[in-house]
Amino acid sequence: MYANTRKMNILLCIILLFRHILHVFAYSEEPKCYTSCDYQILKTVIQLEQKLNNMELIVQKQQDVINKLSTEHGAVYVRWGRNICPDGSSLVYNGYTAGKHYNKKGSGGDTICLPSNPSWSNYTGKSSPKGLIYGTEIDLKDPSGIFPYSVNEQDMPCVVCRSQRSAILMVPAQNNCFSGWHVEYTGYLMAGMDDRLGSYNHICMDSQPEFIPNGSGNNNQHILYLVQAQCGSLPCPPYVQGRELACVVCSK
Ligand SMILES: [Ca+2]
Ligand SMILES: [Ca+2]
Repeated sequence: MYANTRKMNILLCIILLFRHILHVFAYSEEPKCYTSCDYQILKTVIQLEQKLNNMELIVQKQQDVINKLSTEHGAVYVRWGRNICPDGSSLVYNGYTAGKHYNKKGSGGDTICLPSNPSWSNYTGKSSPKGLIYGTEIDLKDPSGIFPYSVNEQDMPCVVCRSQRSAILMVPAQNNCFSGWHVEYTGYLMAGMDDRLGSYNHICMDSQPEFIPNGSGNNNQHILYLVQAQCGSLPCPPYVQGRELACVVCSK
């Protein structure tokens, strides 16, 4: 007898639960309570609704973060010797490859990409001591057999590109990217001349460089040269004495 009554109460509660769920989700008007069981069920439904609203807010915030990350991630790199970025990368700015004098010890040791439209803060034009920066040209006797056309004495542009991928890596002595990486551009490793005072960092010059207009004169200021492998501490094979190194810029 007692068991049957208990079953009946449970059945009644289930029916009332469904009825109130229908009230909450199908009708806008305020549901009414008829028994204490009604009240408990209604209270539970309201709590569930509040939890659902909170969860929807959390999901929306997470979606906002995902959207932000998907539009703001990326990485930048310099494409040396070119004015345009590869397909899939966007232009940040373009300009002129530049660095220190090829035969001087001082000034900055890196090669940089100067923007084509400089802006100036305070200046005197006569400060001393000082560092100096020069535009870049390539010295490479023709025919080189390296680039598909003559590059000798040509002045070099550069462009800063933004990849949609979040990691950038310049790999020397490779003309293709490792598995899972995307090729931004291929080129040849270049730096200063071996027996000159002015040394600077290695850069990856595009394999099909463009030139700055009217830059074919012999300025001999910041000069780039191909870089050749030297056997000794560097194992040969796989390296080859005197062979010029390729390079590739990869993204992932
Ligand atoms: Ca030149
Ligand atoms: Ca020259």
